[in-house]
Amino acid sequence: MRNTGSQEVLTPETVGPALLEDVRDVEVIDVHTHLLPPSHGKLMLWGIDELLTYHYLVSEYFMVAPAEITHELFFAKTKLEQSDLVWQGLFVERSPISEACQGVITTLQRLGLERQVADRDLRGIRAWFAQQSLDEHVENIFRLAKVRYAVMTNIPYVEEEAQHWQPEAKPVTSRLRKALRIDNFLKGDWASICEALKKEGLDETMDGAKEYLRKWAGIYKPEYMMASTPHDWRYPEPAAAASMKPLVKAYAGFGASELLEEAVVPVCEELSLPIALKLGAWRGMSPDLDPCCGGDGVASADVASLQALCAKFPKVKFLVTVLSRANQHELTVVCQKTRNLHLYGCWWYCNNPSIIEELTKMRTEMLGTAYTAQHSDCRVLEQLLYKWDHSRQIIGEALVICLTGPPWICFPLSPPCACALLSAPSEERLAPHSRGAQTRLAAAAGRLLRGIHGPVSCKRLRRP
Ligand code: FIX
Ligand code: ZN
Repeated sequence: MRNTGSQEVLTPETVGPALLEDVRDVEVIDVHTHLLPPSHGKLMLWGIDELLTYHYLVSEYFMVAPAEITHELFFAKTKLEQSDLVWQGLFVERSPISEACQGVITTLQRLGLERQVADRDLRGIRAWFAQQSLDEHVENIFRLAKVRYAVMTNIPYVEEEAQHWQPEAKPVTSRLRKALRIDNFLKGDWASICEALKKEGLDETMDGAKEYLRKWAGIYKPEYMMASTPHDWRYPEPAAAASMKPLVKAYAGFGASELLEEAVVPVCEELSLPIALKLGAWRGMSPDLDPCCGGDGVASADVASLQALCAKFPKVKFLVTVLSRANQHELTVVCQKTRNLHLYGCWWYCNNPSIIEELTKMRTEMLGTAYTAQHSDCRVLEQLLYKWDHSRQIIGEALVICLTGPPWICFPLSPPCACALLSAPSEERLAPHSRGAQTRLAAAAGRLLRGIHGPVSCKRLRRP
């Protein structure tokens, strides 16, 4: 960030470039990723072959792949062979112009590999990655991407992951923080919850389920609990599920609403943890692509269910992002009316420049700075470079328009408005209405939600 001194006066002409520079340089907090630390071995994804086999790119590859390359054939190949095919199909035979392709190019450029990119020299790129020392490389990427830390997605009931946390927790770089992922609770998948409880030696009851959440919250010390909900998620659940005959219910176990009300919410209240929800992924829409995690589509979510949930549990802080563009305006209105709901990021199919621009403008117009502009959802370490570079550019440009375009012309020159737009949402603002048990929640949310607004200097914005 430029050190221009606290007395600098910004005019309508200079506020734009200064804002772009600040957004470009600010150290961000990435509130949702799928990154894992080097200590988690092969679960930590990094390097060119992981970048090229990212599910966004594999899905795109199948749009143009030769007919004889079936999904079965492709997924039976080694990672290296898959990566060769994607490189050939999307980067050699075609111009890499989609957002996901451009992302690979930006990433490689940021790592100083322009020549190899220009020569389409995949072997040279692989050789560069092979020379990196992993711990240093991790630090280097976070520094280059200007990400202070990223929140991981930690799933306790996936055995390959759990083994890195117990009996002994492996070391985790301070660049990564934890999130306790509990999709099976929001799905009402009592059978899989029982399996997890059995493994932990816990009772297959609601009390057992609460104990399970407490136990894993104790292991991870997470920033929040989180889940992606099924595309048809409703709260409260439709009457049919709630009014099942006792015998059928005994067999089916607890439903999603019961698990939320009687396990997830009480434990989150007890531990002062926010609940982060991701609404609108249509799981397994194209099962052929499931092996690479690319089989999911998008569905319009029921925003009224989210509103009902927030209203029922006013002491819990909810964080939300939605996948469908069609839901975005309705959700923004609900966020404006709901004190314990905080909107974050442009997720997956909305994480494209044209949509980020549209969403950032709309959200700023309706919410001021009371939202978090972006999260990366990175699965592969080096994606931090392109996801944040691309987003910073678009978000910066969108904010400049909000800040300098008529009829807002006098707003940026008024210090309180400028501060509100550019500086961190204060922890008081994020605090729920009560004190005591909520203090940690407010602090956690404050940390989480600093997002791109963090260190932007509001002192620079002075009335001329
Ligand atoms: O549910 C999620 O956390 C999603 O982000 C993922 O399921 C998805 O595969 C993804 O990586 C999107 O960017
Ligand atoms: Zn995700």
